[in-house]
Amino acid sequence: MKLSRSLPMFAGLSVLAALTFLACGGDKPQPKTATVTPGGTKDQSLWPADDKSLCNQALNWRNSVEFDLQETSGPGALKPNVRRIYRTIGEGDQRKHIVVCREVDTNLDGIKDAMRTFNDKGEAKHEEVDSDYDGQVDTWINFVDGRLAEEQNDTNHDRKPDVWKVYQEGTVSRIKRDRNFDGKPDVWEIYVKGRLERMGVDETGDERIDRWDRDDLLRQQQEAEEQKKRDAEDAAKAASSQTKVEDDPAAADAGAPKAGAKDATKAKPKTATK
Ligand SMILES: [Ca+2]
Ligand SMILES: [Ca+2]
Ligand SMILES: [Ca+2]
Repeated sequence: MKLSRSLPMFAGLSVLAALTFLACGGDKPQPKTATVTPGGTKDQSLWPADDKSLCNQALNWRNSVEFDLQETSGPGALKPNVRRIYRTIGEGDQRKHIVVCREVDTNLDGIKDAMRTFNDKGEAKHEEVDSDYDGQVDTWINFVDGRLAEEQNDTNHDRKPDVWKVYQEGTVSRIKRDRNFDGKPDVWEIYVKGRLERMGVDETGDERIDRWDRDDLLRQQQEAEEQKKRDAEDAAKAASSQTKVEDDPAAADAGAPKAGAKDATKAKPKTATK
């Protein structure tokens, strides 16, 4: 049975997780959990012959002479775990050999779990990731002009997206969530400069917003949480720098703010210019 995945599909797991390793060439395995993808094994000598190529599901490269391959081994891999698929385009002087898909076995179990396709300009086009290594893609990402535009995530393992994220200028601007997994969104989140501004909730299942949880309340909650985090970090910092400050006379003027410095209240130990 062939699973066809249409490229316009997108959804996803943590964009960051996916992007992080793909952006750096996908060569960084993420030893996340001990989970082994069905069909895979952590014993590299026993890796299966079929690595469940995600690029093949997108391009059907196995059955085409149009493509050629490069297989490389990332850190920790005794056998190749990164595959790049190339195609030659253009005529004469315009002839170019370009990578059209790259896929990685990030947890080194012999099964590919992340792939990204590229357009003729070499820009990222589409990405799919099995973020929890259960053998099912759960993250779909689309790029426009090489920039992150949309991400969809399947969080309940039914292979259907239930979180839809839209990005502008690389920053999240809207998120829809299907919290009861009936395939229809029931929460709408609006972000401004990456911060949640308001949230609409459909309580009756008719895909209409019944209630807007507004700015102020949300912002207060967010800020309270952030403040808590900052306080905890400051306390930890203060505790660890306490000894230094006491021992180091140069730290006596640590609190002197730089001209124009906004936050003069936080005394930072002066560090030697490196
Ligand atoms: Ca894998
Ligand atoms: Ca998965
Ligand atoms: Ca789902």
